[in-house]
Amino acid sequence: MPVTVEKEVKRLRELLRYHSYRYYVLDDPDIPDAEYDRLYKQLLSHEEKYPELITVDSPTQRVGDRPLTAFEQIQHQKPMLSLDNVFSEEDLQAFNQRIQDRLRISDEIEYVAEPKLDGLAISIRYEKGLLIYAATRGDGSTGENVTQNIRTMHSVPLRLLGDDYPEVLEVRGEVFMPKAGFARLNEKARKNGEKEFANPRNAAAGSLRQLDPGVTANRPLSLYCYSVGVVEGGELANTQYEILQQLKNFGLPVCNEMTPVLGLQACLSYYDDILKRRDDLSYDIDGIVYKVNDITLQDRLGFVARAPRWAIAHKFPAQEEISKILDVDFQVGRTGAVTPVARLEPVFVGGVTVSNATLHNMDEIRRKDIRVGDQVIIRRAGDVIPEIVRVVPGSRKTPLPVIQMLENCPVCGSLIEQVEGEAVARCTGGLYCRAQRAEAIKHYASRKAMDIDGLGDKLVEQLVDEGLIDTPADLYKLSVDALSALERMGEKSAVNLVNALESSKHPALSRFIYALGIREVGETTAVNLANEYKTLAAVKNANFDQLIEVQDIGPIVAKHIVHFFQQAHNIEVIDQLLSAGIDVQTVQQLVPDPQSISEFYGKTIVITGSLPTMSRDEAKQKLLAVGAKVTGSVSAKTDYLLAGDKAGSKLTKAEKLGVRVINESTMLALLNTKKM
Ligand code: I6G
Repeated sequence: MPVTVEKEVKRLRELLRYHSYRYYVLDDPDIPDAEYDRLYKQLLSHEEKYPELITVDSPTQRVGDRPLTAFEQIQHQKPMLSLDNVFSEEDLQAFNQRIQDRLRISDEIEYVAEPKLDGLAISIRYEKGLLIYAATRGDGSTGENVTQNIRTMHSVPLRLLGDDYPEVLEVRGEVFMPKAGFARLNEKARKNGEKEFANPRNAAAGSLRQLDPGVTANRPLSLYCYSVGVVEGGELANTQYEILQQLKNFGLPVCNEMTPVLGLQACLSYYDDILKRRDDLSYDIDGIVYKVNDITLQDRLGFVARAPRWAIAHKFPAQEEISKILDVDFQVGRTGAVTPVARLEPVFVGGVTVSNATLHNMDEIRRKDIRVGDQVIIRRAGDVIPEIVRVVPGSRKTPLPVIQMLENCPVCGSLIEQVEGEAVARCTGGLYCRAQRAEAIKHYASRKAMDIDGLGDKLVEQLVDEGLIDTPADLYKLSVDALSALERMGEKSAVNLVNALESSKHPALSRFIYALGIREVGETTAVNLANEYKTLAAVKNANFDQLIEVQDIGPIVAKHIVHFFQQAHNIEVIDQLLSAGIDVQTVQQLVPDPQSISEFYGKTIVITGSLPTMSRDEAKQKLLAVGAKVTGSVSAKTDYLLAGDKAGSKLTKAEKLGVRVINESTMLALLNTKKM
């Protein structure tokens, strides 16, 4: 084998180690992943050609090929300790006081603070810089040999960087699974119908205790080092903080939230700060660890039983607790979604007393097999709505009835429907349902619907809350006097609103249909319905078979439309609107002579960029009015791209596909030109 290959292999390994360090330890990669992969493949190809060059610390040798039959036991040369806990400020103060008393120091003590990760403690032994073995904490004296699995973790160096590390160095730290990796892992398990992990801690433990390192290699595990065990043949610094900096320089990952703090108050501020940011961290934590920074002082303080006197874990309030489901109610949201909510025996969790938890939907209840009377684990993380994680295994002593969805809305009595393939059940009450009123009225007044100027979301809520309106029809009964009596409403605004309501009374049929808020009926569908049926009465009377013949209307939308007009209360609201003076404009019959039809009739058009004299929405309305179909993305089926300024990727795609590109003035000219 040529000497140059040997040199090249060495160079590639050092380069790969350096880039792994930048990526996993410094969190600051300086080459793209693809370049790393290229270097890795080069090394692999040399090693395949010259297997005698393979070394145990080569970056290609992370995953061993032999599954184990059992884990060996490893006796820790220096025991792995545990930490005492405190749960309150007073207890932390007492801890600090004990240290000052024992050391006879009245000055503030310097600590090193860092988050306490929710993972698995590990000890990794390096000799002459080479990873020799890794063991779990076990009972503190003897743990399990998980070397094969630890080697698969890219954040764990197989060889330390530099050359000033002690001859023997045992590092201790926490193996954990970041939240994002945990979510991905469980998502995959769900899709494959496999059992999910209850939390990232269990997932980390389960992943590390795999006999087949090939499985561990595919699990997103990380490591943070927080202290050292055996150190021989070399010395480390004399403060906790500097030691961790040294570990980092050896290529070992250290939590970047770790920092020195001076005195009790600084410890408490650090605790508050991390508690606030807990949900934003990429990993689960359950408290803060404070350690006396000065190693000489640590030595003077010593240990009690298996815990150091110089360190403490200040725990956060538990995010999970056990409670009992007393009942399940159904709540109707503003969009009609009917959500099951569990009423619980009150329990203190995540720092507050919780007596309700969302059950999301019936699929969730079935999946977790939750029943009234069950003992359940409640989770409240940060400000997130409390949820039920699972039923406490083995806690159901007698059979309990399965929870069923209601047939009728608990607010308005309308039927509840659940579209096939959708998780959410909905009240069909629409405009009639009190729970949905405000949202329905906001939609009715919105720009693309009835476009009522001056009737914003806040004002609609205020009007509904004060009981002034129940349905959109009530809007037209509002007087200037009643409006000006509202808080934050001047007389001028009241007059303007009454005028705006008056001038909204002659909507195009398509706008009116859209304004009704029929599920899945957007503007385009509303235009297609208007063009097809011409009058409101005809739309109301259309049956399912007729509706699915209309452009862009499939069976689901057709079902929603039929259902909407079958509800007596929806017809009532429409009648009230008509009695209030709404005069829906009938669509003029298109002249059947094809020669008089606009060039855009039946064509598919995409609009992009900013147009010189009108908004994209105005252009869309003009095109829809002449029977064009306006869609969002360019494809081979697109007939025209109407492009304004800063058209971007849609223009590039249209040009590539040979789609005809027009500007606003061409569109206006073509709108006025009849097809020949
Ligand atoms: O379980 C632990 C978590 C974090 C620790 C620990 C730690 O430091 C940040 N430090 C020690 C010394 C021990 N357990 C024993």
